Amino acid sequence: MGRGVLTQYAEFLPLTPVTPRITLGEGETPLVRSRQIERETGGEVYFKMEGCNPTGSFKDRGMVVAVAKAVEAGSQAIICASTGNTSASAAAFGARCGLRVIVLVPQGRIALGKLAQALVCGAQVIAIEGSFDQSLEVARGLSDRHPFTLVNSLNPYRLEGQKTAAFEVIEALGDAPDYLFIPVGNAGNITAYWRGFQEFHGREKSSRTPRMMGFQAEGSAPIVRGEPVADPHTVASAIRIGNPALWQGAVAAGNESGGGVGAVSDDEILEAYRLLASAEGIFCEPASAASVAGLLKSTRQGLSVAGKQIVCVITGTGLKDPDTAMSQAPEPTVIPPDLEQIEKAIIGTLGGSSWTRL
Ligand code: AN7
Repeated sequence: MGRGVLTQYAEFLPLTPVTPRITLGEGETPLVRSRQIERETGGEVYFKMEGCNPTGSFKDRGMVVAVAKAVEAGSQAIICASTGNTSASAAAFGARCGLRVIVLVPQGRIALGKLAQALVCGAQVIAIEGSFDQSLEVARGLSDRHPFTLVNSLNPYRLEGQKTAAFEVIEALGDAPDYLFIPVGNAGNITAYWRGFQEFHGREKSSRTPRMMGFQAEGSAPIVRGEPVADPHTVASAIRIGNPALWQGAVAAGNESGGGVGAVSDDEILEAYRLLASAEGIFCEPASAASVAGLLKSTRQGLSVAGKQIVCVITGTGLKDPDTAMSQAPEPTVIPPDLEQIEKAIIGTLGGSSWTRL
């Protein structure tokens, strides 16, 4: 346990003997069986808990490879644009390796926890008065003009690391599942999972590949609409992306696997977000809930998954985005430290034995 992606999956990664085997304990995340959501869908549903990675999102799997290769190449600075999680991960691995880290984020549009992570880890955070897509354009330009290694998913090492999550799903289930539901933003992760499933296909334990079911937020759904979205909007800030860098990868994953890319509304995302937390005990960030929202929507629209194995990728922890969490939950009850008043609030009546009424 805790060996990290570079050591555990060395034979599947583009490593050399001198690639530094850095790790923060990323990878080897749990696959947790659903209790409630599978009752509604009729399938055998699992959650791939990528929020359990060291910085709280799946980005660590790819970032550890990208940063190790940057160090190997003698780079002293890394740069990325980010809706938040990539910057948190780059800041952490960059700090670990003594690199300068520059992150460009759309101003006011990334979740508080992610911003805090990048700042505390010592990254230079530049808030761009514009969108993620504009930030990425600038980051690419800067990496062309300066010796800064770009660690967005355009960096091929990122996808190489991220594909290892597919290996773990196969390991845990004993074969690939029938379906993989996954949120889509810049489309790196769906591209990486598809690569991972294909690489393991035909080997021991993998007799099939899953249908890849990607989900964008309705207000940020360029792949579904077939054209870039100039002003993307959604409560799921992580996937508020109007022109995905790995667009073709997502389309290919959908087509080649017999799946596709669909869209879910913010209401559907928030319904899944609350349901995951209240019925499964899984507190994820809104973007992550898009995978489960996609599953619920698909089955409600008639997709029959009875007896099928389904994996929903829970890409990041809910602690990243306290503002959305608080907006979706009731205020706590405020009471003085008085037993009877508190009892009344809990049980609804003063004194007596009211437990039977609960
Ligand atoms: C929690 O951090 O794009 O389709 O800059 O943070 O591979 O982009 C984050 C994306 C899903 C979408 N879930 O993955 C960034 C960034 C969470 C995310 C996605 C993101 P991709």
